[in-house]
Amino acid sequence: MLNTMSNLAKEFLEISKDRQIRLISHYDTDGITSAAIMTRTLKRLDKKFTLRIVKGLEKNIIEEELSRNKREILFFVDLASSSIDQLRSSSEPVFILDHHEIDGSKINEKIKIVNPHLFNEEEICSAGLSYLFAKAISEKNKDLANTAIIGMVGDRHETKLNKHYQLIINDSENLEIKKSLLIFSATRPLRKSLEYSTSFYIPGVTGSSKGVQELLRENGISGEKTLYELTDEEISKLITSILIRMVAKGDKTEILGNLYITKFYNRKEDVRELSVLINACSRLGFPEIALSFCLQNEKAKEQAQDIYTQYKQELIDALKNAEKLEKIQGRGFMIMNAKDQIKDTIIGTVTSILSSSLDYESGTILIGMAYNQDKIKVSARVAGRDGKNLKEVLEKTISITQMNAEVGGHHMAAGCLIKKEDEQKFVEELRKNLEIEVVKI
Ligand SMILES: [Mn+2]
Repeated sequence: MLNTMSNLAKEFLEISKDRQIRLISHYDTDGITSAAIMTRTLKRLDKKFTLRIVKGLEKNIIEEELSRNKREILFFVDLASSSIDQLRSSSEPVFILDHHEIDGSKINEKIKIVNPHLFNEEEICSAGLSYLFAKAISEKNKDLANTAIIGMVGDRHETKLNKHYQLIINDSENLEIKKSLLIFSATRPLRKSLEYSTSFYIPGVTGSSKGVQELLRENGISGEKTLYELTDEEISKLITSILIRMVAKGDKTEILGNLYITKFYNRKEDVRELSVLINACSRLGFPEIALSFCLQNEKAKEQAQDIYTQYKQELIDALKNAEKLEKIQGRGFMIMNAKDQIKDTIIGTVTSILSSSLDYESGTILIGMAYNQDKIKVSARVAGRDGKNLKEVLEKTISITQMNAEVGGHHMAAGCLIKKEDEQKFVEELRKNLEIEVVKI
């Protein structure tokens, strides 16, 4: 794969001589950090380029892009692998760095792509691929390794530290990895990070400053200390107290993991928090601020932090609402139709947090639904580490009900947008499907 990457970089330099570039990326953390790495790389090459960040690569978007200026070179990052059918008709070369599922047989000579699936290689996120591309262009781009690490954490690949990631970690300056509790931010006072920590939900503590005080007092830990500053003994005490509150089911792995600490804006930051902040800004409708934040623009930093603060509050409120909401509980699944009680922009995050709350047995399928004007956003997550293919579950439901909706995602996390008028039909059919799925095992 590395060889192909270096050839792709050479081809790119050759083809892009005197031509403008059109960069198109995805709006999640991996996509934004990929775009940031590419932006820096292209600027350093003195290339003219424009950038577009999209939620998804719908057919009409590709049509639009293909019919723009022919002299312009299309360059996709963190998407396009499932759109080869449409892109192969381009008369000009199309560059793609992506890690989503792909049918390699469709690739023709116009498609210049690196996707780890084509090499039977271990997983690597798009920010990682963009970094490898940047490094193949010039060793001077090695300072972008930290940005790639943010993308890696954004796509939750930090637990699969394979050889690609080891290489990027080795290239990163100022990166520190430390085993700890997965509470973020690890670099802010505990009284705040515990209250707002949503990497998992601690009953009585998450969202409650009083609960946080109690937790810290019983362990004799100052709320002004950061997680990063705690001694091993203090951390282990804290873990025990948290597990007790989480109706521990013996699964400690979910709350423990590696902390990634990096220097960003000249301050030690928790990479997990940077990743969530970028994601929040982008999903709430400010992808350009998220990108400028990655490019270390001081003004964007303030704006991004304001958006993030507001997002954290909304998330805490949504989690409180989720606790109260009526749910359809079945064997091995739960459907929560939040209607207008939770915003569609955060229903996915809420469902993710619930899936790691230890209230659900490993393998349980969680479905969150929230209104989005005349549509409904559906998010599927699975508790624990393995389970059924969620993308298939949603696709099956949609095909049976003959709805017209595209399902995005993969095994462990999937989602779709359905029409509000299909609400009842969808819930009924989904429930039936999930009951069958459970019988199968
Ligand atoms: Mn990605």
